[in-house]
Amino acid sequence: TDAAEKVRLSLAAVRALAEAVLSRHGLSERHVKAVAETMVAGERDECASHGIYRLLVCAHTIKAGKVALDAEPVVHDIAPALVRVDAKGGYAQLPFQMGKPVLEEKARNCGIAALGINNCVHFAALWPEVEALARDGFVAFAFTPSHAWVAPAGGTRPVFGTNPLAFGWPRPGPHPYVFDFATSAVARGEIELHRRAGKPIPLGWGIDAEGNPTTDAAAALDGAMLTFGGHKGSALATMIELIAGPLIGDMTSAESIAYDDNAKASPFGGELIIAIDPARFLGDKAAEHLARAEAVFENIVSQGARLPSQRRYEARERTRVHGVEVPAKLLADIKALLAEK
Ligand code: NDP
Ligand code: PYC
Repeated sequence: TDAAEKVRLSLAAVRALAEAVLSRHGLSERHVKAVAETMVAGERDECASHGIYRLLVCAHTIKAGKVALDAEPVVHDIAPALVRVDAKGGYAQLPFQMGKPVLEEKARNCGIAALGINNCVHFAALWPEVEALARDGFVAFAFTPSHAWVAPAGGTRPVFGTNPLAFGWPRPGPHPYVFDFATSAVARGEIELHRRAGKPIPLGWGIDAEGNPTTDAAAALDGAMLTFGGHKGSALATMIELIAGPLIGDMTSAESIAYDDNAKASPFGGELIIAIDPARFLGDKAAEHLARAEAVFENIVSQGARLPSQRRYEARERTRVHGVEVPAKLLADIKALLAEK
């Protein structure tokens, strides 16, 4: 197949394909729905590194025996403003769905609350979590470590995961303000997509195993990825190791990759999600202050700059009508998973 050849699929077809592959590989029904939904959302918003490409990753993780297929997450209400969900070794999506209403009730009562998801396998983007919370009126943050693939600024050996951080802010109108990015220069999934497409990566994304700058995707995957913004990304990555690792009693990225034991499965560990209720913080002044926040956005867009997630929201409108384009080679590789026993 030509590496550039694309196939158009409706979102319904994407969902059916994702559910069929996940079911075929033995994932329980509740997890199939939750996991497929996040991949459909990735395709719908044209976030290719976390769309149905992840079916290949999930199938590999399942075959490696690194995810509990029928895990029944357990919600632990541990303090007025703290809730933990033990994922019991399963994927993170269902535990988030189960913890979200508890988190929101606590944030409404206390003004701020945190949800720790523990013992989960994480392969996904974080914007679905913070966008859902912001749509419900909360200011939201999410963090997760991954596998130690990323060298600290000034170093050459992987210490950090690609450690994403996501933020959501409720707005009047159709969409909240949301950003979500890795603290590495780019998500590892993006480098994997470059490798699959035989495309070079920009300098600054990674170094080879000898510590030399490289534009070879495979060499960067075998060497070390780099943080964004030098020492600033390095410090943010460290923060995420700490607050979504030891603080919630879960693995660091180094521990996750040691647990992986070269299976090359998805990261295993925790996710920290924080929700703040502006109405509780600000009382009857909430509307007034949230309106002032709108001036910040206006000052950005009025000079031609775009808000993060604007591209996603525009893609969402387009793909709902026209469907999505996926690489033909990716689709063939995914369909081959359906034929596997
Ligand atoms: P990017 O570097 O592409 O940055 C993405 C964010 O920046 C988005 O919010 C995006 O908005 C915004 N953005 C991009 N360009 C602009 C611009 N010109 N002006 C304003 N905003 C802009 O993403 P990454 O490669 O770092 O991460 C991709 C995904 O990978 C994330 O969703 C992340 O959660 C996920 N990930 C998950 C990991 C895990 O362990 N589970 C690990 C690492 C990453 P828009 O979407 O609208 O373009
Ligand atoms: O793309 O870096 C990544 C990633 C790691 C885990 C899930 N996505």
